[in-house]
Amino acid sequence: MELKDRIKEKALALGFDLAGVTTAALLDENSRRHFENWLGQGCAGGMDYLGRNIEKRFNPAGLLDAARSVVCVALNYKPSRDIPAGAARVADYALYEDYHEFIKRRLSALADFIAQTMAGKNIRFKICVDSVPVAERALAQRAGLGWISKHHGLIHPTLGGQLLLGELITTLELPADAPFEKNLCGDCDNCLRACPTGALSETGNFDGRKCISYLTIEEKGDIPQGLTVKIGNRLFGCDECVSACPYQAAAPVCANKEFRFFPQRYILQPGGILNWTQAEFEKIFKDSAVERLGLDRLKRNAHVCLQNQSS
Ligand code: B12
Ligand code: SF4
Ligand code: SF4
Repeated sequence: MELKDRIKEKALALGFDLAGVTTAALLDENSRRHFENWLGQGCAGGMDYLGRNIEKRFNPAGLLDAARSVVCVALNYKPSRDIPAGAARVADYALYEDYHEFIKRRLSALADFIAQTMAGKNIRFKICVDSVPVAERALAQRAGLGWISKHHGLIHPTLGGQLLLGELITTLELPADAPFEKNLCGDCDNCLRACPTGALSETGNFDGRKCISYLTIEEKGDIPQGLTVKIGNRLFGCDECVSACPYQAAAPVCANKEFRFFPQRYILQPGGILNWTQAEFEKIFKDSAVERLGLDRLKRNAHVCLQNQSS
């Protein structure tokens, strides 16, 4: 078996649902232009960190000297049960343990596997999950994992769009997989119609400032009046566009039993959260993506949910 296939097989054995390889070459000029226009229009809102390290974001070799290849992986996080009505909604990905740590540990094991296989050759690695300045969706598309859809998420034709991404940049030279060239959205516009705030537009633009995910997770101050009512009962993040997708409806549920799921996170009442102590917050959200939000901002969001319940 070719080395690349053994690496991909190992990635699947480590619990990823997809693995593909692309080169560490610069991403195409259009992606960068799209990103800079997006920033220039103010669509990133207060996410100032996105404006830093633009060179690196489109050049994997800027993150690891002499990088040659990128192994891209995806983890399916579609929950196996329906979320009960009435409770405050925590985005599906945050119902699991913190995916950053989960994916990092497995990419580190993949790096160890490659290093052992190539013993004696000085192969170096850089692990990326979410917070590293790298255009993850564009790289995953180039590694053949799926297409960048109208809701801007990467979708795989059978696994759907609830996929968390990670990358292992390496100095090892591997043959690249073919990019996923097709866009299978066609005439569908379910996600655009499902978006409660109009953050997704017909023109293909995405206005982060209107996105509930941005407002509930990234916004540091008060949530602008006028948008609070659109948040409904979403306590943290938003899944509307991804869930409205026909590819998502047909997708299998998360098959990785080691990716710990916390059912107590989907039965929360916003009124109860307003009275939480720090210890109560940590009991429910330790080792989750919500932990970084902090109790104060979670209470801000709970207050909005409560207002919406009573209006
Ligand atoms: C900032 C950020 C956010 C922001 C902004 C989202 C956004 N759409 O940009 C906010 C807080 C709103 C957010 C929300 C969510 N996010 Co987020 N987010 C990121 C982060 C850190 C950077 C994304 C970014 O650079 N955005 C700027 C835009 C312009 O870049 P982009 O969307 O990546 O698009 C690039 C390419 O796709 C391509 N491209 C896209 N469209 C087009 C169109 C044309 C014409 C061209 C030429 C190119 C092109 O060029 C772009 C620049 O490279 C990435 C991790 C990472 N390092 O990449 C995670 C990431 C994108 N988020 C993720 C997730 C899961 C979510 C949520 C579903 C979470 C939730 N349930 O609340 C929502 C989905 C909202 C949505 N519809 O996009 C996953 C997406 C996985 C996937 N399958 O695609 C990522 C990859 C994290 C991860 N490691 O898994 N997120
Ligand atoms: S995450 Fe929610 S608010 Fe953001 S684009 Fe999707 S549907 Fe719209
Ligand atoms: S809902 Fe339709 S338009 Fe939106 S991402 Fe899915 S297939 Fe594409």
